Amino acid sequence: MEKDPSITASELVVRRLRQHGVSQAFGVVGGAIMYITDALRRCDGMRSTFTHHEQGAAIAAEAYSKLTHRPALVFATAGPGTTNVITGVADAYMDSIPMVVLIGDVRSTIAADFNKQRYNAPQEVNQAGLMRPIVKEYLYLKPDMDAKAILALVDRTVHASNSGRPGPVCISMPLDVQGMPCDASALATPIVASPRPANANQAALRGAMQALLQAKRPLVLLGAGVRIAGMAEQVEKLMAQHSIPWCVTIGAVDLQDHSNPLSGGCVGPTSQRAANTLFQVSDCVLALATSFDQSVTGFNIADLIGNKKIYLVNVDPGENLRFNDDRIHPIEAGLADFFAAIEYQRFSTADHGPWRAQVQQVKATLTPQLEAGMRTTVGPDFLSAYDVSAELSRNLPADATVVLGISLDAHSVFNAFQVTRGQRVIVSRNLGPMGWDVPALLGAAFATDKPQSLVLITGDGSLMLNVQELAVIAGMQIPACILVFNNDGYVSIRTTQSNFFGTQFFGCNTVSGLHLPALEPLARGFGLEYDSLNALSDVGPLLAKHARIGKPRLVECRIDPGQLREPRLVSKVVDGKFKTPAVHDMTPALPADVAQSVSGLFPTG
Ligand SMILES: Cc1ncc(C[n+]2csc(CCOP(=O)(O)OP(=O)(O)O)c2C)c(N)n1
Repeated sequence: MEKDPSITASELVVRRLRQHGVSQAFGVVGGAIMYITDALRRCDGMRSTFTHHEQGAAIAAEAYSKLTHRPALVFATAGPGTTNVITGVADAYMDSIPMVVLIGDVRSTIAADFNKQRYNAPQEVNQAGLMRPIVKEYLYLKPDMDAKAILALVDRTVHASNSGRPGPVCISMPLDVQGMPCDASALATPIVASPRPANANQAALRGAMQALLQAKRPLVLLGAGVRIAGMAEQVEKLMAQHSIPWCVTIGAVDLQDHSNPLSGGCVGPTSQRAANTLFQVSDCVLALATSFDQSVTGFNIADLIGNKKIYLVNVDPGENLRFNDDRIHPIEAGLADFFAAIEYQRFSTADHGPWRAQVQQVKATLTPQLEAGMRTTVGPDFLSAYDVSAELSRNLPADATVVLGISLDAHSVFNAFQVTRGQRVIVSRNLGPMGWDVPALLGAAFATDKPQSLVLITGDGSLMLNVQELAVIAGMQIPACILVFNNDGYVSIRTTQSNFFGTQFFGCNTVSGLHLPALEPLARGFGLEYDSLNALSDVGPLLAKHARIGKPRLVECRIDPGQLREPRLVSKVVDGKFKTPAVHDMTPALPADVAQSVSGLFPTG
């Protein structure tokens, strides 16, 4: 029984979240959230970390959850606090990340009628209207609710965040409700686990597995949902049991294992040509827990499908609405359902020996070293992003956690960094907001017990969007290593602008109006150690020094501003319409002899 008979509704909610296992909160305090932050202060076992922007808080919570698979709490005040969290919450929604967003709101007695008014009180904005499209559930607590009713709603909301396809949920507490007295004994009500819904179509799941094994060139495609569902080990065993080649999407980039001959690499418009080629030439794809969207298939889905059969196992039926094609078989099921359906079943299998040999041939022919990005000769004062990523992967420990920015930094990792089993690599896989980097590093620091093995690789452009969170990293003395690829602003945008509009750049480098700070005074001003990386051979010694000193550090890498993201899929506008080649047909084109040697892999009939 609780000792204190009456607590505030804020304490009731925060303590219930703690009972649900939420132990990490990120946010910014404010007047319209004051009872909630007071409850956070009092709550045993709940750690609050204060960012300098609510976007940083939401992204930190997202990264924390990507690594722990537990939701973190984001707190934000009414009005600007809530408008500020939106990017991070939208990112979590798209990337299926559980998160509880707890926001303040103006007193319920003076709330505006948004059908007729823009606002009524200061800092009042239509929070439900802004948040509903990017959360799984939006809960507005009212003054006439008692403790039991509030807890029942909170339980349902937290359960929604974590179940099915996970995602963020939002609980809004008007100021009068936040301070309202509630009966603390209601917290003794046990949390009832909701039953797992829906009976998956077991026959369809078995049929998919059977079709895969009977195909000549089967490929399993693993998406981010494999880790989210906690099924990485089972999936790995399944691949080994049937010796089926597999590829990953960028959301599952760290499921790769470069030492495993069945691991075909990472597919996608900015990923590996070898993986995309295997994807293209396979005749049956079993896609497990991936959204199979354009960041996986490229924009030319017709060419990719060709004559192959594609089975999509996804817990979110909405993901499967994308397709209306007989060759694509969507199955609404979670991975637990999939494994339950195929367990103890006997399947007949074709001989995949020749296909496995072809997989080896593709991997041996279309190596990262073949790619223009890897071969670019850089100017005398510069480094190659691809070389830096490759050198990092040779020097980082097997327990490293690598956080990525959204551009050349991530591209160089997708292509040149050889992931070792056990390493984690996290990235914003769908929204791709600049500024994801530093707050994600902050969130990752609370998700690992080895913060000294934390590395962020980001661009000088992306860094600036949430640069303020460096103060938190420095202030908390998080011993992470932040590598900033300084290439005079936005090479990705320079590439787009020159492809479509010639060479007149606009707002993407110093001469076109983008003002960038010097990184050394910036780092030192925030209280970070600073180093400049001038030679590849310095990568190993620098990481060793960093590990020895154990302080937050920013390392400036001068990357050749002319180095592009290569290989990648390039669209063109023809007769006013976008045209994109098939996913394997990446830019720049392969040297003629190499193209000739792989052309034989493509089925002729
Ligand atoms: C919030 C936001 N605004 C704009 C963009 C569009 N955008 C994509 S990449 C990019 C430049 C990123 O620069 P940097 O991080 O330095 O990487 P680089 O392109 O140089 O590799 C921009 C402006 C975006 N992704 N996110």
